[in-house]
Amino acid sequence: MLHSPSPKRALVTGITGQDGSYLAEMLLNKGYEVWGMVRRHSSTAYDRIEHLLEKGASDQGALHLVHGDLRDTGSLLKILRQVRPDEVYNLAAQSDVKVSFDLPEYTADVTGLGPLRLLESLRELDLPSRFFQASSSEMFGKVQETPQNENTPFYPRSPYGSAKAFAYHNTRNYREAYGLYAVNGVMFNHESPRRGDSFVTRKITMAAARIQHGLQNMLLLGNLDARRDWGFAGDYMEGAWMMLQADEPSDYVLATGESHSVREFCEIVFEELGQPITWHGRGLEEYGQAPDGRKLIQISPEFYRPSEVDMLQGDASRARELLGWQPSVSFRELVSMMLAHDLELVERDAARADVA
Ligand code: NDP
Ligand code: GDR
Repeated sequence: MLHSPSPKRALVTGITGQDGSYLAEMLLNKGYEVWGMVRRHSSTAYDRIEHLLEKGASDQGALHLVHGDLRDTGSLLKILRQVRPDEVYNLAAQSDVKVSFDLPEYTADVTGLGPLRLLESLRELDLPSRFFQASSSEMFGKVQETPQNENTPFYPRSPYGSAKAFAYHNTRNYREAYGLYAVNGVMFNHESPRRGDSFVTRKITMAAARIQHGLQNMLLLGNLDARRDWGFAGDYMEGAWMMLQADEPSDYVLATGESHSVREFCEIVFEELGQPITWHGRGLEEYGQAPDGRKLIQISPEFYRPSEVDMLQGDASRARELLGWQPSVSFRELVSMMLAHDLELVERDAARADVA
């Protein structure tokens, strides 16, 4: 009698985050058994993966949640021993750059030491799991060269960037020292309608949707001239999976190759809403005005960072050539997708409030 091969098993840390939800969706559709590590919360609202839990997973794979924390080695050992995953995707982190200046030690613990705890646990248990580390373009920090590729030196500008660089080097070192299949995806900014609302793209699309519906007057922002290479999160998770399917473990940059400023992001959003902005004033006095004279955007020092990463633009040629990876969503499409989602969200909330 023929037996179908048992499904591959993946452990995803950070499954409740933006990337974790896209990755879980994708792996389930590929027939994986997915184990998501979750932290204990006072409420168990897993907004981003609720649709996967409700469906009782997916048509093919199955989703299981287990409690654990990157700060607790015992929990990592226990989960790895229980799950014995073929693939581990380490997406969990204190991922907010601005917050990392307020919580540097905590960020180093979760974002820097967390991956080391996972790697050491894998080694300790002698598991043959393949390991993906969510590394970040924030490691490049102060501009050394543009565009940035796998050989560009790191110059982190935040406790978050430094913690990610520590994790990057450890991932590489565990590969070289112990022969683990451990890789870094050096990912540039990626966004989606599921992006946390403290990040600048989602903050802008949410505020614009609320302004459009008269629920908010103004949007307060920090540095409008910061430039980022913004792509769609789903594409980056496809890249993460591809990295773990390659014959040889290696590190890859994932990026779109295009860079845009926060200012441009705002301009496109308000243009799409039929309220093109004009800019007036300078420095902290600068503001963005609607055609009818209303101030829509104002600068607030609160949103500046002690040190800034001015310009990020990635070169993902290596991933394109060796993995066949390329982004499928353009910058314009990404902005429209996020804005359309937030307009719908605001309209739905307004309709609910009317009924209540
Ligand atoms: P999110 O902030 O949306 O998600 C972070 C996840 O980590 C959440 O599931 C969170 O759980 C979990 N987490 C936080 N602390 C711990 C901890 N101590 N133990 C276990 N889990 C924890 O991040 P993204 O989805 O945007 O990013 C995913 C990964 O990719 C992160 O490592 C990030 O640093 C990295 N990255 C992201 C980029 C981007 O542009 N999005 C670019 C480059 C790298 P909870 O829900 O309980 O808070
Ligand atoms: P980033 O993303 O720091 O690049 O880290 P974020 O969206 O927070 O900032 C991007 C740029 O916008 C400027 N900015 C503002 N940022 C925020 N959050 N809020 C504001 O009001 C504001 N005004 C201007 C920032 O100064 C910055 O230059 C993200 C995270 O997902 C990391 O986890 C990931 O590693 C990197 O992307 C790649």
